Amino acid sequence: MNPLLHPDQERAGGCPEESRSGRRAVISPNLLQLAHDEPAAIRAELLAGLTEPTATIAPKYLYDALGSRLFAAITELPEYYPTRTEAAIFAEHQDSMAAALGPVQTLVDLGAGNCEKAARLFAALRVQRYVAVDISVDYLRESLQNLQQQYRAIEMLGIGLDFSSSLHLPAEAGAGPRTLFYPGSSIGNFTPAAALTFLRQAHAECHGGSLLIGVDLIKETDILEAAYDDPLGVTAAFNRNLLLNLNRLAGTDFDLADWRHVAFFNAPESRIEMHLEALRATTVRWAGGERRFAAAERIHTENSYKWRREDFAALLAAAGFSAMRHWCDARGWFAVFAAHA
Ligand code: AVI
Repeated sequence: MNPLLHPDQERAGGCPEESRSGRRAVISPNLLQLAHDEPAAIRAELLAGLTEPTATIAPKYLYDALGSRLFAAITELPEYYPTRTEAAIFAEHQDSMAAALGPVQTLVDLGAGNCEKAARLFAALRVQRYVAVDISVDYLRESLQNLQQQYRAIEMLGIGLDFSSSLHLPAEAGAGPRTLFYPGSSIGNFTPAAALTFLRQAHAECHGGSLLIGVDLIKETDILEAAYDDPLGVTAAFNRNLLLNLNRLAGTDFDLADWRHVAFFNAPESRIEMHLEALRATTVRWAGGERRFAAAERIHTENSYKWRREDFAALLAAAGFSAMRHWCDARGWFAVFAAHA
């Protein structure tokens, strides 16, 4: 089974309410799955990254079923401040955010997961229509069912879409102005150049609406590094689990015992880097190939860029956004920006 494909897609017509056309599957009236890459293409991408001079794997592969649960656990850690800091900013400033954005016709939640963050804002933002987007509608199905019970007046749609390399929403996301909601500082997982491309695409997808986005800010190195290398080892497990996912998706034979988690703040690049470091010389094999790693050689698995407020405002402006406002916590650790397209 391809874990990146919705199971209904793999059944290829086995489900009575499902209709397939090209690279999309209508799972039910309010669930739409756009197809992912084929397993062979995923394998080729992963093995190409693994055989680069500095081995690199895209961070989206951190999020298999276990990885997603480990990430949820990370957000509960005392050291991982972004989630709770952002939640406090939303709770405190939601009315002024609503005033800055105006009435929200369609709220498009990018990377919605359990949809909790957006749901907390439904009332304040007077949301009429909610479109939850995540890599698989599987993540959205149950959350949307529960939310629909609580908010009967809000029309809801779930879209399964991998927007990590480009953001192009289907027409079903709504014809009128859209407010794109991108919390959690996920924008930090893009390089600044890729973030600009993403924000330009987001600007086009707003259809003249607006953007509400969370951004993690530069702060003391020890605080940043503790957030990405917690004493309980949850972030280490999250990072090392990538190797299990690689073994599944690319047929490699990584042995977890040979690898350790490394995370540090690269100040000149203004980013936390996560790597997997070989504890000893080791050879990783797969059908038709192998890669030899020297002791202490690394696989680069994630960047998490930290921004200065003024630099992020400039990035939004370069992407075409205007009338920006932002809200911060008292320590200046995290910012939420609202901007018009
Ligand atoms: C999803 N993303 C914003 C997280 C971050 O902070 O960059 C992913 C993460 N990686 C390690 N801990 C959390």
